[in-house]
Amino acid sequence: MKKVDHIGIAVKDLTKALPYYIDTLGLTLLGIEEVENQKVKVAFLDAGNVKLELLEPIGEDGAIAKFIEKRGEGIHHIAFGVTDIRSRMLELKEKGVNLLQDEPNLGAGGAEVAFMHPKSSFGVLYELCDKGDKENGHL
Ligand code: CMX
Repeated sequence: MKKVDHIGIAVKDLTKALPYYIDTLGLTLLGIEEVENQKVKVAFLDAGNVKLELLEPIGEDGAIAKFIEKRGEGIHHIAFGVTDIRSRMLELKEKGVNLLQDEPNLGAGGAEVAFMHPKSSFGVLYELCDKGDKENGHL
């Protein structure tokens, strides 16, 4: 793992949070999309060497809705940019990391993503994010 692609931040309402990031902090909005299988609406912001992913829950039973209910708004995960995600997952599994899925899911921007359980990563939810040749896409 050589670079952090983005930091995921759970927010209750994108329309309330975005003006803070864009107008107050001066970050550039890269795009907004819904990721239905994760039950979130996300906004990516350019923060220079890393992106910020604001995550608003869709409905009440997704991971982000549950996180906000339990822990409030705030930093939710850190995503490493990787290539060949299946090999990375296999390597991590062999090292005893508890991955939350056997196969990658489809994430924002068409990336393949997989998560490591925070209990096996010292309290941090880490994501592997493989954009393949989509690295230069809108996100
Ligand atoms: N960071 C750190 N710890 C977290 C956490 C997070 N984001 N989310 C949950 N935890 C902690 C919980 O507080 C709990 O700790 P305690 O046992 O000390 O209370 C522990 O992890 C296990 O929690 P749980 O209640 O058993 O499990 P949850 O139902 O809360 O699920 C998790 C947690 C990580 C397994 C689940 O959120 C998940 O599968 N996440 C992966 C998918 C995801 O996060 N999708 C949203 C992002 C999508 C995107 O980026 O596009």
